Amino acid sequence: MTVQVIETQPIEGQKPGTSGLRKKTRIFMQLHFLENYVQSIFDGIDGVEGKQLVVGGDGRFFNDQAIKIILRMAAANGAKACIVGQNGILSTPAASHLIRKLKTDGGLILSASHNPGGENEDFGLKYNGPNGGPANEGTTDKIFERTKSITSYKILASGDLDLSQIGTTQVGNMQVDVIDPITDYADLMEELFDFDAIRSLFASGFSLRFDAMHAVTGPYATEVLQNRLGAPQGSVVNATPLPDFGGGHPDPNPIWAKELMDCMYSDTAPDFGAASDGDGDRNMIVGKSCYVSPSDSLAVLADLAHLAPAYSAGLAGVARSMPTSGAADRVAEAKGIPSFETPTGWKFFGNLLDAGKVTLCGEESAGTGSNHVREKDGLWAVLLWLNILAKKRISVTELLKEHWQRYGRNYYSRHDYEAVETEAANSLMNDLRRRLTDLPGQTIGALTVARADEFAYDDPVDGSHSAGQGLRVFFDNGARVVFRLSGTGTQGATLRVYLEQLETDPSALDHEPQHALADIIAAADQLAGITARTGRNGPDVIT
Ligand code: VG1
Ligand code: CO
Repeated sequence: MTVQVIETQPIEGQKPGTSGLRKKTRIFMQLHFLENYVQSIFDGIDGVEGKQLVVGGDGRFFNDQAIKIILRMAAANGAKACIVGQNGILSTPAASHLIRKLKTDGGLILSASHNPGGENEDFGLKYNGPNGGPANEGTTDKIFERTKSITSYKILASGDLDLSQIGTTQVGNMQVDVIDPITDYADLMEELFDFDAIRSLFASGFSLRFDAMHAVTGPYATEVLQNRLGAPQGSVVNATPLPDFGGGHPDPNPIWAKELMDCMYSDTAPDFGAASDGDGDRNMIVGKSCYVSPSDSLAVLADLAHLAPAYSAGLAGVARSMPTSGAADRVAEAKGIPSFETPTGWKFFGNLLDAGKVTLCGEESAGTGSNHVREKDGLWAVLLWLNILAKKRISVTELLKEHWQRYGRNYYSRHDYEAVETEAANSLMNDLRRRLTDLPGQTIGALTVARADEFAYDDPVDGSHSAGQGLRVFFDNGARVVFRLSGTGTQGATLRVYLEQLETDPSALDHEPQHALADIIAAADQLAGITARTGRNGPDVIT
């Protein structure tokens, strides 16, 4: 088959964000857009000649077509082999696992994660390295530089591929292995957790509702929870992945997983509820009338992970992204293990995991994971919770109460203002940044500022420096507010405001978070002039 060299020119706006490049699907489908970016990835990693790559995505609209283009380009660029999930499907954690297990040179993951899918919605693509984790900033910078100077890309002239049959085929000189996307991942879960204990938990009548939100985790959850662990048929709902996620927003939080929340707060609630996102790397945990905030979930898992076989020797350390609450730090401190604070985005955990400095990581955005892969992992988090509950035999509510009694409660909430005019969002951030040094000592409503800064990170493993990672204001009562602009949106800017207050008074652990945080919420608005600058009366999403 002929290798075509197609002339092109740089296309603006191909800078990777928090987790790869995300754009409207129609933009990805524009002439040369995908091809330019794929060639820039290949060039940015010094070519793919003789290399093996894992390729798969979350099944959203354009997933299969994009994969076929990527395969023809990989072949034209001299790749040795590509391992592809059947029908082009791989959850993000499953792709990460395959890269590691098969020791490939990395992989391409097609997903816009929690963003809606469809022709008028979002699409995304990212490169993960040989460790299975999202490319570090050094690599994404190289890829971005290449997008600005590209003049041509290589692609095989033809080659209509059938990705529906498991087996090995050829595309030009490149081997394509179409594999079952589920089994390797399910086997890994079986190695990590006490499946016997979880099986007997279900056998005792423990009930579960796992909402796959019409996204990629459905088949994985069905295999693991129902087929292997004996949860009753129908425990996994919305289990068939759809190209548009059923028109929904596959983001597992109380707003977008409302169907699950309503069920869990009803009289007929099962014992345990969980949901995952578009590409299967996020998780939401909810007990009977008891939503577990992701920051609390990380802390609980850090406290009790030793009840699962894979973590029985204890944890090397724990890492959390900066906006995530300090709840996990308190557990680490009590256990005498190190804790790390990284910028937002899973790529920053990679070095810590590779160096064996941490075992568990988490983000406030419903991401939790461990050293078993180099991505966050939604179903993994659900299984660790189930393993813990199977050993302790108490409810989610009781477990959370016990945790707060012991460690205190970090009241926490994130307020998102979506699709804000980019100019307005930038000037809000720039003005606040300029005022940071003047803030200490100032009284804002009921609170006084103790210190304020812009978060920057020095990677303790490779020494790389990442600046501009969020504006932080600490108050003298221990409260904190963080302001950041999202790096995953596709429309205007999304302002994220992260609010936190530690409470250790045992009689004050049961408040509603928005109420407990009222002073900080008011102070945040006053500090940054959110209402005045965005014209919004309140956030679009509260988690
Ligand atoms: C968001 C979250 C961040 C997460 C990222 C990717 O980024 O805040 O914690 O790592 O999404 O998640 P941002 O820049 O929009 O705040 V997802 O499930 O891709 O993969
Ligand atoms: Co995701």
